[in-house]
Amino acid sequence: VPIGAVVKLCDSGQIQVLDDEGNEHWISPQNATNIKPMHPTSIHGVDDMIRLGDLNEAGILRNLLKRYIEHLIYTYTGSILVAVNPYQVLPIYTADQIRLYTNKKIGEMPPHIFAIADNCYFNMQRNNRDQCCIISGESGAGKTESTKLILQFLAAISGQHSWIEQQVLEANPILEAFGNAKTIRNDNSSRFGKYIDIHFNKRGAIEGAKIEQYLLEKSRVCRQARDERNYHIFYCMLKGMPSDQKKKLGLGKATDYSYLAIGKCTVCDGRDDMKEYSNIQSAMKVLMFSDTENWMISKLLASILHMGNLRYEARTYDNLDACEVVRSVDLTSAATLLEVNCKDLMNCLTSRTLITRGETVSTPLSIEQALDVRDAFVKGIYGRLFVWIVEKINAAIYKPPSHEPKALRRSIGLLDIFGFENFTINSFEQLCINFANENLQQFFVRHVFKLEQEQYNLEHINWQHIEFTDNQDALDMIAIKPMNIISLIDEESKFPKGTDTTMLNKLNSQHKLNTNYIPPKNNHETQFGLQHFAGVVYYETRGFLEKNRDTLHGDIIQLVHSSRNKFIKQIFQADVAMGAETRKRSPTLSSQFKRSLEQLMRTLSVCQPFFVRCIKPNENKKPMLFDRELCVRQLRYSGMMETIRIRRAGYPIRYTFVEFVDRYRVLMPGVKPAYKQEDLRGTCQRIVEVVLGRDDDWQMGKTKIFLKDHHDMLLEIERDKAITDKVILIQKVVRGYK
Ligand code: AOV
Ligand code: MG
Repeated sequence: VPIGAVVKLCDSGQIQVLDDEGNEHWISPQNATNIKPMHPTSIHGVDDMIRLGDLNEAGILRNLLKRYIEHLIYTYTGSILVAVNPYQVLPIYTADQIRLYTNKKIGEMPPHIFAIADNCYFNMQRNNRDQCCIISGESGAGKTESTKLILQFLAAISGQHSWIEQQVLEANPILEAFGNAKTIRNDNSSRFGKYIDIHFNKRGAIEGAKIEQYLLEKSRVCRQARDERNYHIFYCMLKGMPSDQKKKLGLGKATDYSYLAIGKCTVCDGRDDMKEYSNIQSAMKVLMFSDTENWMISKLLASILHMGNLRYEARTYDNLDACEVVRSVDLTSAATLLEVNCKDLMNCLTSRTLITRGETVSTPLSIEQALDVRDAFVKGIYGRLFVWIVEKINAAIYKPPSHEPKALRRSIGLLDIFGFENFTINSFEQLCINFANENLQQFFVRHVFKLEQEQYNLEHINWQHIEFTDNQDALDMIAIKPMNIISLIDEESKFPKGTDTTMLNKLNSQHKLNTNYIPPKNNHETQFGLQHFAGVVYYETRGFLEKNRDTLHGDIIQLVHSSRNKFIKQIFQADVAMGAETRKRSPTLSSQFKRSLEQLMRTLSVCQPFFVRCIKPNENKKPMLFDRELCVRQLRYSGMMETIRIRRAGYPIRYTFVEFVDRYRVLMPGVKPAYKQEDLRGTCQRIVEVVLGRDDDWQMGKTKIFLKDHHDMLLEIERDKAITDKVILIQKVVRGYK
């Protein structure tokens, strides 16, 4: 990647330059063939990249870097916000800042996440349409933090410091406690996706909200990679819970539990688990979790930890591999907390009942099978608990539309999912996560490039087509076209004799010729690769089908049914209600996930979208460290170059002639409302010529007028002035009468 530099010295034919990373070089004119003078805009940097003179990677990178060093982490590309993670607390999110950004046009103030939030809000009211904010970027780039900042801003300008606003804000600490964990990429990594839809009443105040969650990574409850942790809540509970309560639950410290110590990392720098615990507790109060419910949750969490510590011993019965649970305090504690018979629990964890031709037989499980059964039970508990918690939060914050007609309620949706991931070993979860990101990228591509250029063509304006990278092919292969990867995995999951190996064979034979598919090098290799928009990821297939099937065997459900613990029965309600047969046929994880993603895409497609692109500046979670290679890779795959190009050439703002005349006729005295106009197009043109000038870069299409972002700002400012003038005039008139 080329680098920017400034000349410091010229001496005896040689020049000394200082590059953007602070390194000095001597260059002689003979080998200076690769050097190009910089455009003036690049020297000082610009806050909107569409004004960048040097539209190349070096220019973009230099601009972001220069700004980053000055703590200017936000930069626009038209109305798309690029946010570089500062990895330090900047004093730019104060109440004063919120006030400064309230009711401003984009571009009036320096780029900021608050400006995006303010515009979302303003657009919602001006256009009377639902808005959404799509926040993307890889793991650790800053999506969740950005989401919280937007929420904070919206709560502040909604204005009344009301109970419901507080409740909406306090949902986050609970969700993060149960759904976030330390990974090697991010100390507070979201292990689920969420879409928060915030509802506003007709006066623009927050009236409620609804949270949709996507596919929590359940496997983390039982297993974590080296240097990673389980979900925050476990560590918080062990650090923060009063000792008398801990005693009742038989709890010790984090290192005592194998489920918490597998990653050899039980503390996380910069996180205070004890303090977090009290935050979580108060948030739960705000969201109306009763003390009983809270205690029930703790009991389940504790039972999970005890089950993780169970030990097994191998046995042989009738030449079959079998095992027994070693009697221990953990076993009795687990049984007590789950309120089931200890013997039933042991049986459930070491044998399985099969019904063949009407006869029930019990077969023993080998140690490996028994461990899988236990882990599946634990994941089942935690996953259902998480879903229950989200429902509980929604019960507090979601207000169904009352008698008022629906049109009076508007919403802003914030999408914050798990970012693109590529670890040394990637499994089924990473496939789902990356599939979701692939969907989001396509949404972006469709909006920014495809629909945009389609419009220009339909409206017959002057337009030079801009090329872009489309990830539709990858998406087709993963989930859209017949025999796609997800459907093959699914089919194999339903097939009783299907194994991870037979699945991989099917993937290979179906897709080996696809350029986005990388088959295993030989018959022994168990992984396949996919070319994602953000890079190649290799997936380890061992365990794929089991994770996708995600079923609990009947004995476990029976055990839950026999429990005297009402809470566990409640979270397993649906499973207990289903018969064994329907349970077997219940949808797989990937098919549920695919369906909820499709639903999400439909929701997003009817909203006006805003995009925030988060960039991770380094892999070390460190402030003031800008890894140019890492950044340029993210800029490349997110299509930032092409985005700047299209935003610079394009017309992101358009109105139908009716809309335009009605909104801006105040700018030209004597213009009648649109419905009284004979020649709407002509009127529109006259207004725009007067306000923006005849030669400026706007265009008249067949049914719409096409404008630049700065035109919109100018028009709005003029309109505000004109309306204020009118108000003053009316006031004068009224006073005159008095
Ligand atoms: P992510 O949501 O994009 O990753 P986060 O929003 O959790 O990433 O950000 C990761 C960390 O970066 C945070 O915990 C903060 O320490 C820091 N950070 C991010 N944005 C800011 C900011 N504006 N100011 C200060 N610090 C910030 V993942 O959830 O892993 O995809 O699945
Ligand atoms: Mg996150």
